[in-house]
Amino acid sequence: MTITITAFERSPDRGRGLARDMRVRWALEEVGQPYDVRLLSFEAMKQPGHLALHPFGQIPTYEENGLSLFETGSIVFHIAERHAGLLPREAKARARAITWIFAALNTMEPPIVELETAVREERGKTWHAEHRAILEGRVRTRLGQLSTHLGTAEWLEDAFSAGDLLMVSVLMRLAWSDILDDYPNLATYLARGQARPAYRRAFEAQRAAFAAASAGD
Ligand code: GTB
Repeated sequence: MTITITAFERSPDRGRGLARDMRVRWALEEVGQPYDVRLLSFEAMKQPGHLALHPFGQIPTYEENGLSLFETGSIVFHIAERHAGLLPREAKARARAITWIFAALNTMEPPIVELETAVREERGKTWHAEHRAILEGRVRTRLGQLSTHLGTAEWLEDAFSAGDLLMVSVLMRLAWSDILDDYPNLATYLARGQARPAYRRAFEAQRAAFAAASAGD
C-alpha cells in the first residue's frame, strides 16, 4: 500500500512546518507509515488533474489504494482510525480524543487564522488596530479556556492523540506573535508536541523538500 500526499513545491514559509501537509506528515510518522510526496506549484494546484483530487485546489491531499481524501482533519482521522497510536481503543476515550480533533479545527483554528489573516492583509487600513484588538480578544478567550482545561496535564486527555496533534498544529500558527507567552502551559504543551520524534521527522522532511526545490535558484 503506497500512500501519496501532496505538498507545496515551494512553501511560502520556506518549509518551516506551517503548511498543512505538516499535519499529515506528522500523523504518518506517528503511526510509522511510509509515504510519497508529490510537490505542486501554485499553478498545478489549480489544474484539472489536482482539482479532481481537491475541489478547492489546495494541499494537502492523500491517496491510498484508490482512495483520495482532502481536508487535514479528515486525513488525520482516517490515518488514526486505521493505525494504532493516535486514538485510544476504549470507546469513551476514543470519542473524547475525536472531540478534540473537532475542537482544534472548528473552535481554535478559525479565530487564530482570522487574526493571522488580518495582521497580514489589513495592516495599512486606518481601522486595523481596532479590528486586530477585537480578533486578538477572541483568540485570547479560546486560549484562556484551553489553558484552563489543560492545567498541568501533558496532553488534552490521558495520552497523546490525534486531537493533540491537530491542537499543537493549530497553536503553531501563533508563532509569528508573542501571544502564547501569556499562557505558559500552552507554550509548554506546544513545545512538548514539537519535541516528539515523529514531529521532528515530519518537520525535517518538509524542510528538505523546500531546500531541494530551491537548490537550483
Ligand atoms: N481546510 C483545509 C485543510 O485543513 O486541509 C485547508 C487547506 C489549506 O488551507 N491549504 C493551503 C493551500 O493549499 C496550504 S496550508 N493554499 C493555497 C491555495 O488555497 O491556493 C495554509 C498555509 C499556507 C502557507 C503557510 N505559510 O507559509 O506560513 C501557512 C499555512
